[in-house]
Amino acid sequence: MKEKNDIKRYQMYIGGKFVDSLDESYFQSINPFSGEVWADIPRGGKEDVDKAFQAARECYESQEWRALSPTKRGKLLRKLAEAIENNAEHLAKIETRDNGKLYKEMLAQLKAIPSWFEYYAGLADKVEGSVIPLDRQSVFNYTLREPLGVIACITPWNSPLLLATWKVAPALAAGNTVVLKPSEYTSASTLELAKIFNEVGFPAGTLNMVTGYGHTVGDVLSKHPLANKVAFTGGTETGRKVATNAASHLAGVTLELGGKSPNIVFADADLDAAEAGVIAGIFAASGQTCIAGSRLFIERSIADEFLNRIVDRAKSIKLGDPNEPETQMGPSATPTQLKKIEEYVNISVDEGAKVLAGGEQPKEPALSKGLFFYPTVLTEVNNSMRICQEEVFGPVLSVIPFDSEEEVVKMANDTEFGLGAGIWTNNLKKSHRMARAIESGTVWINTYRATASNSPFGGYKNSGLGRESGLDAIYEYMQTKSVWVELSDEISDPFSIRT
Ligand code: TXE
Repeated sequence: MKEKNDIKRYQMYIGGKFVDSLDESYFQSINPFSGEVWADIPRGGKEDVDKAFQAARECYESQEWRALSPTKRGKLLRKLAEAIENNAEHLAKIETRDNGKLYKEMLAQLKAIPSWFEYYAGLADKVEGSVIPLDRQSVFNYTLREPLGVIACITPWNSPLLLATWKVAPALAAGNTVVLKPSEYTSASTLELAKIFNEVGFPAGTLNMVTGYGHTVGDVLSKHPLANKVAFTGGTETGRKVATNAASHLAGVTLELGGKSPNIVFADADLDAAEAGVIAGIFAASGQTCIAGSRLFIERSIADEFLNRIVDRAKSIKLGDPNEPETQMGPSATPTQLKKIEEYVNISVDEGAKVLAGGEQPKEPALSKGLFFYPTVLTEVNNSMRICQEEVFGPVLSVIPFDSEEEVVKMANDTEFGLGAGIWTNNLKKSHRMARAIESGTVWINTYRATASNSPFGGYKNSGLGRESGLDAIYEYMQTKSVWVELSDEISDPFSIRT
């Protein structure tokens, strides 16, 4: 990495080498709290992507890669986990500088990331084929679980390294090689990871990183004929384009997309716990998470009381420098995102919503350079309004009272999304009835916003395809081969199918 006028200049990572883009052009990374440009990121193009895929493919076919048994791959992944752990603070600082999320949130993510690499390191040599008990006993039929080849990974700006890890760890454990493109807004931490990865001892070309814009580099990546699968996290519209690109050369996809997750509070819930869960669901990370609990449904008998709690809490949230430990909400990550939040609040007001908290950008001089929006609570909304149907990806909570379990299930499921849902109740039977009735990939009962390396995560409906984390995810990066071995000396009729 070169440094120029205090602005860090990064390089891409292709075939085990740190390189500029072929035309040596750059774009800038901006700190969303201070508004300052702090890094130059290589602006890759088609030829850079080609180079990265060639390096990944050559590595995949190399003796060096083939000689790495699953157990040895696991050992290297464990080494990588340790190296990330040792660099957690450094990487978290870079992420906060790039996306404006709280340092304590990014540090917690960085400290959790090694557990994904460790989990898949352990799993690498535990994925087994099977022996099939065919009717024809003279045949020995068994299956092999094999890697797919080269995996193209595309990640967003909200949790750059965590979401890259969810793809890279199972993909490498399964024996694939990878080309990774981070978001143009937050490429630095991924390129910092390249330096750490480079020291671990994987063969050159195992993991390649190209940077650039989505509509150019991302588009080429997902269309690339050498991509055997595309793993993507981002918005639903972009996800559709990526899936279409992948389909053009029949590559598989894993898509982790948007959400409009319901948080449902019943009158019999522990309201202190529910309050903390609802606040975490929508205001943590300034609402910039795919699992944001952006629709709050409250049982009518406690609706006023619980809403007052949420409004008071929202108004007391401390906005500020994401690096300060007392700050509770940082800025939005990008100007586009801030504009989107403002537009959605205006649309909701035009459609009849009432703003009980926030609803605008702060005017305090201390926050004037950052992309801040006040924590916002909206009432007088109904579930068919755009604010309840479309993903805002900001600190905006819509509140709707309900009268019955049946009614709330219907409203909760009435969106195109199905990523997460929170249910707050002390009634055991009701909680499990609700867990079954809600159409979403994750249901949290009396908790929210929890994930783990060994628990599958993904979306129902338009929130995605496939699963990340857990056992499910390693199979997303493998294919099954069926091997038939005739053990008898019998010569069979060539004109009739063998069964
Ligand atoms: O995401 P994009 P953006 C949602 C959220 C947000 C909206 C837009 O609602 O407001 O998406 O955010 C790459 N071919 N989420 O514009 O476009 C891009 O470079 C291939 C939800 O930032 O989805 C980046 O690396 N790739 C979400 C990645 O896609 C393309 C996280 C994500 O960018 C591409 C982020 C193209 N044509 C946003 N266009 C979540 N699920 O957590 C862009 N990209």
